[in-house]
Amino acid sequence: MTTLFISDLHLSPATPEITACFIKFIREEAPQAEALYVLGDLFEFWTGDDDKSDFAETIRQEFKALTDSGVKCYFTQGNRDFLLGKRFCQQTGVELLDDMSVINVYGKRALVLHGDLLCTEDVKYLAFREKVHQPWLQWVFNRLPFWVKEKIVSKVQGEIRDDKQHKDLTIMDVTQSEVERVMRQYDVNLMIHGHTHRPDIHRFKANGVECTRIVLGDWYEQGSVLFCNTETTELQTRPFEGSSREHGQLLS
Ligand code: LP5
Ligand code: MN
Repeated sequence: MTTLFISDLHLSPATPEITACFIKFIREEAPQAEALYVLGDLFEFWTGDDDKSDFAETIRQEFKALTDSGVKCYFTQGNRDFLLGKRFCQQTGVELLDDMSVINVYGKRALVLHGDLLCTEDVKYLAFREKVHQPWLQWVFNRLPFWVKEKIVSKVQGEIRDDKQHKDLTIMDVTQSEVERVMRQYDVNLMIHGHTHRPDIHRFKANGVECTRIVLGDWYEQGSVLFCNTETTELQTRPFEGSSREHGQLLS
């Protein structure tokens, strides 16, 4: 049996090639697995579980079909789908995880998270995150009509876009001391996250212990999957339709 991890698909009606690759993955590959973990930024932006568009409905149906077939499916919110909530999960059978969750991957304790919380040098983002994560603000926002929420989101996105362009690339990566602090806090030596779009398997020693941090890739040019079973842990790619690129990076 296998366990699959994905993140940073940024699904949107504007990028049908990504959606097609995801649909092929969830229909043909995910049903063979025992579990699928989606570690955030599944959507380019998720304005709320009241999204009634055909696009949102299609994605919900794909998850529902997967969980109905017996595959466990877990979701961690990303910085682009922090408004995905209980209703989506009830409709799809997906289980919502805490921002940081310890799971068991074939006998190994692993901490799974989106990864944004590890970027402690990106102080402007973290301040913004704290604002939009306030329960009262989300409570109010979630009660607005969907079209009003879409207007607010696109206004805020417009204001933020410029800000990211002026950021140094290093502040948008994880802070190693924070990685180590969090791993110590959760008592794990394996961490799996996305967000930075820098797929890699990092090995390092912290307090004399061998640690591994696996970073999932985005789906901008191909599908990206972390494939795990009892023998192997591998970052793999899935080609978009019409492209033949495919490769993997082995952990063990
Ligand atoms: O995903 P990526 O890599 O492109 O960028 C992220 C960070 N950006 C974001 C922004 C979101 O994608 C867009 C959010 C729109 C939200 C609308 C919410 C409406 C209200 C909801 C209320 C419940 O996540 C980016 C990081 C980058 O990752 C790191 O890789 O740097 O962060 C930013 O660019 C954030 C800016 O630095 C923050 C600037 C503050 C501007 C204040 C605007 C007003 C806020 C009003 C809040 C209600
Ligand atoms: Mn992200």
